[in-house]
Amino acid sequence: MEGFFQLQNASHVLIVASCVLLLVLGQFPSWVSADVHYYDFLLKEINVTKLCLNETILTVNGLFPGPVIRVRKGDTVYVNVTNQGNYGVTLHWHGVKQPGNSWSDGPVFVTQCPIQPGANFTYEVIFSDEEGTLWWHAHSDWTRATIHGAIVILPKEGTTYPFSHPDGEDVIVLGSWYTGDLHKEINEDMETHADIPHSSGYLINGELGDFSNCSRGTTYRWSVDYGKTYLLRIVNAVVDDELFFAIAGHNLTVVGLDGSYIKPVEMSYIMLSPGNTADVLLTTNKPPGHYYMASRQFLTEKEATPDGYTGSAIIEYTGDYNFSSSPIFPHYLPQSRDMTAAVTFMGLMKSLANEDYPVSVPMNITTKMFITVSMSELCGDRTDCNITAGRGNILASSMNNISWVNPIVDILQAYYRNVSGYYTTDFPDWPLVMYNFTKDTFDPHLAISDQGTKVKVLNYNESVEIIFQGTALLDGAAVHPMHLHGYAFYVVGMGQGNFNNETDPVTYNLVDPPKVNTFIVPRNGWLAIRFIANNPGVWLWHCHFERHLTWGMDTVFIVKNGDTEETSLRPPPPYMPPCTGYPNNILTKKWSYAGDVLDYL
Ligand SMILES: *[C@@H]1O[C@H](CO)[C@@H](O)[C@H](O)[C@H]1NC(C)=O
Ligand SMILES: *[C@@H]1O[C@H](CO)[C@@H](O)[C@H](O)[C@H]1NC(C)=O
Ligand SMILES: *[C@@H]1O[C@H](CO)[C@@H](O)[C@H](O)[C@H]1NC(C)=O
Ligand SMILES: *[C@@H]1O[C@H](CO)[C@@H](O)[C@H](O)[C@H]1NC(C)=O
Ligand SMILES: *[C@@H]1O[C@H](CO)[C@@H](O)[C@H](O)[C@H]1NC(C)=O
Ligand SMILES: *[C@@H]1O[C@H](CO)[C@@H](O)[C@H](O)[C@H]1NC(C)=O
Ligand SMILES: *[C@@H]1O[C@H](CO)[C@@H](O)[C@H](O)[C@H]1NC(C)=O
Ligand SMILES: *[C@@H]1O[C@H](CO)[C@@H](O)[C@H](O)[C@H]1NC(C)=O
Ligand SMILES: *[C@@H]1O[C@H](CO)[C@@H](O)[C@H](O)[C@H]1NC(C)=O
Ligand SMILES: *[C@@H]1O[C@H](CO)[C@@H](O)[C@H](O)[C@H]1NC(C)=O
Ligand SMILES: *[C@@H]1O[C@H](CO)[C@@H](O)[C@H](O)[C@H]1NC(C)=O
Ligand SMILES: *[C@@H]1O[C@H](CO)[C@@H](O)[C@H](O)[C@H]1NC(C)=O
Ligand SMILES: [Cu+2]
Repeated sequence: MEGFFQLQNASHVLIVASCVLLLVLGQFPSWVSADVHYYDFLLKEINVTKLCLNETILTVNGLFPGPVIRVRKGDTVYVNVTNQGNYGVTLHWHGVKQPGNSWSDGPVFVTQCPIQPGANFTYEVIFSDEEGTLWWHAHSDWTRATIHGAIVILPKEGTTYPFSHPDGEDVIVLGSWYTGDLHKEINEDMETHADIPHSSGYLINGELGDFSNCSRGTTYRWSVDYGKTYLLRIVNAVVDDELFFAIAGHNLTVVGLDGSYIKPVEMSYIMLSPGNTADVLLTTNKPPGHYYMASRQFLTEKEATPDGYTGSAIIEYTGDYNFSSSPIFPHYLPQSRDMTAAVTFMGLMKSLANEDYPVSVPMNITTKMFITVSMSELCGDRTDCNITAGRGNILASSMNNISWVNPIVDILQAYYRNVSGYYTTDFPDWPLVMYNFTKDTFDPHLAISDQGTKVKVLNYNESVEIIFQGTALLDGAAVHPMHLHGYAFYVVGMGQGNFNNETDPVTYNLVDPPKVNTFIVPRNGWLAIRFIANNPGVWLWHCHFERHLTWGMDTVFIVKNGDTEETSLRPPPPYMPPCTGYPNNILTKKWSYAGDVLDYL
């Protein structure tokens, strides 16, 4: 496979790339103002101390969280990644649509093979209509736990926000901390079919905060002036959990979600799924002092126990006053089981839908899919499966009964080169069997799923509606934050129970639905999304809980080319990391032992 691409010198890469850039941006009226930025990302290990232990983590440029990428709407960024770590890594630009440019999207074995230790690869990240906050993260194994950072997208030069210009801003990256060598552990656990690793705390800008052992000295602190309005750019970079977040004494006005503006919503807390980003206004008009900002797990699995961690940071008003009392805690931060708080918040999100920020919700649906998202089981080596016995023996996740298996050559390359044998195009639009999705059951005929590398092919410009239906198979009902690469989608509906195709569509919001790249399928409920398939290429979609992705709750859209060059997948860059050496690679494995399924859904 490595012979596919000729190596060429770097300046050639850039010249070719800028020509294509002009072509792509030429579609936008003010393309002249687009800038090109260059970043060098060096993947290297650093030593940190957390929870009283010395640990080694892989980072970008020795920073945790990693560097912030700052652009204006419509700019292009080249990120030259050099891997000085010990294993292959890929990077993804979460929420950046990258028109026609799947080559730089990043999910391992979907659009590329890993950048090997010692190698380098330059991503070309093409911004189009995104504005606000997004983020980047590693997209191989669980490496995104420590390899992630924010992307700030300012309005184009000469334009401004749809709200008063803030007096200042800060980036808040919410993360999760894993004790030990996460990369080693996840690979061993997959190999030995053990439970997946669990985090040991929540981070705010890389720090656990005052409520964790040995962490007080390094709690993140942010100084604010009295009487100002600040823009907080909040990223949920947590690996496996959704979070509530609040700031003591202060309400939060959410004005943007996932790189699109929304109608302002004032709340005393917010809930973000892993993958979501929010732009939030904070007015500092409270008695000068110290206030905690805090994060807490939002948990929906029936059998699981809330982890009880509190991530925290401190907002301190500047000025001369009594600082000695301890900061105030946001007592209205919802409890981990507060489903109502989460659903209420998500339900308030609405697009601006005005003249300056119009919506274009697809009305004439040409492709409809109904997708069950489930916990499921697989049969060990596929020979010792005994459905009569009632149990498979490997815990998995699936969509429409298919648990995704990574190929050893990325889908994009196989598709572009027309090489068969690495994937099939029969991902089902509909469940093979209709059943009462929300009923708890261990029925092996429903819970034991199939495995495959099955993709869904869409014609260019297809108007797509997907209804995601959460199931209770294996008593594993939970919310699933579904994320689509290459697109933002409109969330037109959500509800409890089994989707009813007569009464539920009547409740759709086709006027001002939020446009996002990640959104939760409610526990034992459904989510309806719409988008136009106008971005040709190969695009992963998956649950953004890393464990569910690892277990197979993912698949791929191949969106075919339109009639013109601008509506077609671009040719590959001169160099892509080669796909050699993965016949038995751990990265292609997708399962874990299900001896005690209930212990770790
Ligand atoms: C990226 O950086 C490496 C050094 O780590 C260098 O060899 C390579 O030429 C750079 N690539 C580009 C496109 O600038
Ligand atoms: C991290 O700590 C280990 C063990 O103490 C040491 O061998 C290594 O050189 C350190 N690495 C860095 C980057 O400081
Ligand atoms: C962590 O590393 C520091 C500096 O190398 C050392 O002084 C300390 O004893 C180590 N702590 C533990 C718990 O290993
Ligand atoms: C960076 O990668 C290119 C291939 O794209 C290779 O020719 C070059 O030697 C690499 N540079 C370094 C410093 O490894
Ligand atoms: C701090 O460490 C002690 C002793 O190991 C432990 O009992 C306690 O639960 C820890 N507290 C937190 C908040 O992690
Ligand atoms: C904060 O927002 C809530 C709505 O979530 C509202 O009920 C409350 O009055 C607001 N508090 C302040 C101090 O404005
Ligand atoms: C400042 O804090 C100290 C310690 O909590 C307290 O004794 C003192 O009364 C406070 N002063 C004011 C002016 O609030
Ligand atoms: C909807 O699609 C049908 C079939 O392609 C077409 O005839 C009709 O004009 C479309 N309606 C709208 C409003 O676009
Ligand atoms: C499958 O399980 C059933 C029920 O436990 C058992 O009776 C049967 O012998 C098993 N079949 C095989 C092939 O092991
Ligand atoms: C489906 O299962 C749920 C949960 O057990 C139950 O409440 C509901 O009535 C069932 N629906 C049908 C149509 O049987
Ligand atoms: C899922 O696929 C497996 C294997 O082909 C099959 O046995 C099972 O009946 C299917 N279940 C559903 C719900 O379609
Ligand atoms: C609606 O659902 C019913 C019951 O599942 C089914 O028979 C019918 O074909 C569906 N209608 C449409 C338009 O999908
Ligand atoms: Cu999930």
